[in-house]
Amino acid sequence: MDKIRTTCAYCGVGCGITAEVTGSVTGARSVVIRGDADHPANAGRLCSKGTHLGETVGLEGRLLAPIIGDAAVGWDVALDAVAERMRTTIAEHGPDSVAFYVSGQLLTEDYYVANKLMKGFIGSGNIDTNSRLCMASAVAAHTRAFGEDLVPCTYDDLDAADLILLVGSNTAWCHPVIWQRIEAARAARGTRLVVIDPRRTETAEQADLHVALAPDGDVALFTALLAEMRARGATDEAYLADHAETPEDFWADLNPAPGVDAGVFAQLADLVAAHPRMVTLFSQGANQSLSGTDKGNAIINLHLAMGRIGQPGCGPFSITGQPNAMGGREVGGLANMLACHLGFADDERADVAAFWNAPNLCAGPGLKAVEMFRAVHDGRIKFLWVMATNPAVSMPDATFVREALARCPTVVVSDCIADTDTARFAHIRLPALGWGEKDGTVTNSERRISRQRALFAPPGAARADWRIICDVAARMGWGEAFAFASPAAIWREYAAMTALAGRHGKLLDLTPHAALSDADYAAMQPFQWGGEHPLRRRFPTPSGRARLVSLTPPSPEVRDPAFPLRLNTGRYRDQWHTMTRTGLSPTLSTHRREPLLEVHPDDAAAQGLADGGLARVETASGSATFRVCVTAGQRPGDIFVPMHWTDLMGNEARANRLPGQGVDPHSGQPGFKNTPARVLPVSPAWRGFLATCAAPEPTGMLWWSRARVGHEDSGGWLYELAGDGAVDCDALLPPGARLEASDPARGMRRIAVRGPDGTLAAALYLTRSGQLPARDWVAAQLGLPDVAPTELLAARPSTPLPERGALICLCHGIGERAIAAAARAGAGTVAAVGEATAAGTNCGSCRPAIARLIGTALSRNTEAA
Ligand SMILES: Nc1nc2c(c(=O)[nH]1)N[C@H]1C(S)=C(S)[C@@H](COP(=O)(O)OP(=O)(O)OC[C@H]3O[C@@H](n4cnc5c(=O)[nH]c(N)nc54)[C@H](O)[C@@H]3O)O[C@H]1N2
Ligand SMILES: Nc1nc2c(c(=O)[nH]1)N[C@H]1C(S)=C(S)[C@@H](COP(=O)(O)OP(=O)(O)OC[C@H]3O[C@@H](n4cnc5c(=O)[nH]c(N)nc54)[C@H](O)[C@@H]3O)O[C@H]1N2
Ligand code: SF4
Ligand SMILES: [Mo]
Repeated sequence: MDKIRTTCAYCGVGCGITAEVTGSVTGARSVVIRGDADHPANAGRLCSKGTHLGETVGLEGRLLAPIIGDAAVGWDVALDAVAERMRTTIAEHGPDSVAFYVSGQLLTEDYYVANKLMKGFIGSGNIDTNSRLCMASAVAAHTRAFGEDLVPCTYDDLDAADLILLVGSNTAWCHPVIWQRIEAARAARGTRLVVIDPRRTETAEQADLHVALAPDGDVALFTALLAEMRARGATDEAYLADHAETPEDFWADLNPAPGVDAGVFAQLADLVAAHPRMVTLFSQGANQSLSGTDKGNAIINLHLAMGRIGQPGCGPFSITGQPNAMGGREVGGLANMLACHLGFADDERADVAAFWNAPNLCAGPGLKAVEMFRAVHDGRIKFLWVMATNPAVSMPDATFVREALARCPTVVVSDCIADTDTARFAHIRLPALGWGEKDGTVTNSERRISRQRALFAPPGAARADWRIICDVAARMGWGEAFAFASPAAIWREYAAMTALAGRHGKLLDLTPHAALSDADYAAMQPFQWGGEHPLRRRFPTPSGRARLVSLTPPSPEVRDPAFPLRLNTGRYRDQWHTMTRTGLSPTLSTHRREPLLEVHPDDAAAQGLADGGLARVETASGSATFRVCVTAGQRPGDIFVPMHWTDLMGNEARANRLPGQGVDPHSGQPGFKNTPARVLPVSPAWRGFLATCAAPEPTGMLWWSRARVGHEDSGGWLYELAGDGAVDCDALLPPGARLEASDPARGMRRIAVRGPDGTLAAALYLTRSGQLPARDWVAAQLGLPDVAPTELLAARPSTPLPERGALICLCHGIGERAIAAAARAGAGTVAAVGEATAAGTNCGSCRPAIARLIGTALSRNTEAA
């Protein structure tokens, strides 16, 4: 089989992959995935999500035909319906009554035509993207400082830096291959690492210095750091004089109070002063904040003032989340920009209108995501087309967003998955190609453009997003402007259009790639636009100088006694957003099977929360329930929950019932990471778990959540359950022969069900007061024949297996116990544990967890000694 070079489906690191298709019969697709040694982003490395991509290319749950209401229809019917509803909405209510809400998971070519259709032809600015929830603050900060949304760094700078500051980034979990490059740099040149994050994440545990600042303390910290560098004479006055515009009173107005412990601040300042080769990598702890743009500029100010930008090993480095967050920014996916980094000034608009031959170029910016859903809610927007994103889960105050979707006269959803929380509101669902089927380009965090290539034939009737958009445009009467035969044709037009950027003083320039033949496009190698360091001596502002921005830290918050805690949200290592793909992989679901509420021991004691119990989080917007995890990794007063669980994966564990609609005033980005909250214990009358090959949607429960378990083919689901009333076992269990045991005195009940072929179809374990058995062994029996009844009811084998402890290395199946044993026997480093057990030697995503286990094992050894 041929090896096909493509790019990972997930994060903005943009790792290259070589894929060898080993089966492509519909329904049984299989592929061998390896890191592409020749791709500059990863040089062969992959993380757990990339490594296990093959587990998520099956057709389970796919949307394979267009659907109107509940009826599958042909493409002509579906496309006519979309165009007709759009046309009548515009005729009756004007162009601003329609909107597109799109995504950094579209390819550049899809994004380009979506933006062209809305801004150039429908004539409204109402196209915004989930990058509003993700990168908008970094975009605004870049534009304020540099005059253009430009990342001045390259991954190679991480290899060349002597000091790396990570701000609001759980790199080891969310950008694991960048993390591996940082690990390598530390091993090779002793690079120092500082993590600035209120939480002690696995990333923070590995740092030389962890600055556990208060939520949203970043502007104060960075402005104070700049004041301190100036006081120490460490700023680069010559660079500033030649290359920056410094506002009057900039230095006089600098905030001097860092807001963190004085000793920690002194250590940080010493590290920064001592290491001119410094990269500051920032992510959602910076962007997703009501002061997100200011945080970005506080970081950039420090780099400009110290001349630490635009040379090897230096720079303020905003990293992107989604695979094509950057490509979307380039083609104008955000409501407040035109394509090719252009704005809405008259001359820029005129050039865009002329290039597209656009009859109705929009007059100005459209509505940003949060405002857009408000306009849907109050009826200004009457037609909404959602592409490649799941806003019913991922938007803040998602209850409000669901109300808006429910009221909207027309909701069109393009997705590869049939049933998502958002799709449940759609009038028309359009089946899109997914990763491994679609073809086009993505741009990663370091401005490197790579090809995603198709590995499989399109399943069912699914079509590429670009094609669906162009087909609708043609039905609206704009066929000529959307007569693209292929992604290559779109690429050529877009690359040619970047000439406009140059005309308006911007650096984005793909014109050398505008004449690619189809064959050149097919063979395109990864390349970086703007070169390694586009910003050093000249900046794309009218003066050619960068701008320092005067900043005032947010005023100290007044805590509302009704909501005394601060709710932070974010990601798990092995789940991707709303779990529509990673949630199907048993391997990736092993790392965290349930969404956990992380809470400091003092707060747990104060609120009466027990580790492993349930708790309800309440905010001004809503409430949600999670399993409690008591951990000193949280600051007192701060709590954390993951963003991933949806209504399909649980009934009450959806994080975005909680954050409000507040946004950063410059970027419109919501503040997902700092919501006033309170926590209350939940004491259900009974608790239980269900391992099952089917996928019931439990009703009448106080709480449930589920995760994939078992083997890829014969596996099933593991449900955690809790309730107050009677348990309706018949609704949970499939039909079949039942084995049952119960102990009414202890309120214990256990039921196993065998299917017609004798294999284990489901097993349910309930208790009113006692302990529940371990889940792993039961889950592993699903689909197996001949499991002894006594074993099933006891939930363990009669000859006990050696206890493995939690599974740490997914690639090699190594548990906690083996790693701790190796550490106690003298393997004192992650590498030594790898040699002894093989753990951590494949994808490497578990290495921070191994490091923690070594630490614990060694400290136990010391205590024992
Ligand atoms: N495994 C996995 N990887 C992913 C994704 C995924 O879903 N799963 N999604 C991708 C996407 S789209 C994105 S955007 C990235 C996100 O990548 P990250 O930004 O690294 O991820 P998060 O967990 O959202 O948040 C990062 C950290 O910000 C911290 N934080 C919260 N408040 C503050 C604050 O006020 N100041 C500071 N300094 N820090 C704060 C949080 O405690 C958290 O540890 O990940 C990408 N990679
Ligand atoms: N509380 C909280 N909320 C957050 C965040 C947070 O940190 N905390 N982070 C925010 C951030 S940074 C982000 S990026 C968002 C992500 O949030 P979403 O974008 O809503 O999350 P995904 O699950 O990635 O949704 C992508 C959808 O597109 C579908 N899809 C995948 N590929 C394609 C394709 O090629 N074409 C089409 N048409 N569909 C496709 C998938 O099946 C899935 O349904 O969440 C945001 N929400
Ligand atoms: S770091 Fe992991 S998820 Fe991100 S692109 Fe690379 S392999 Fe994919
Ligand atoms: Mo994101």
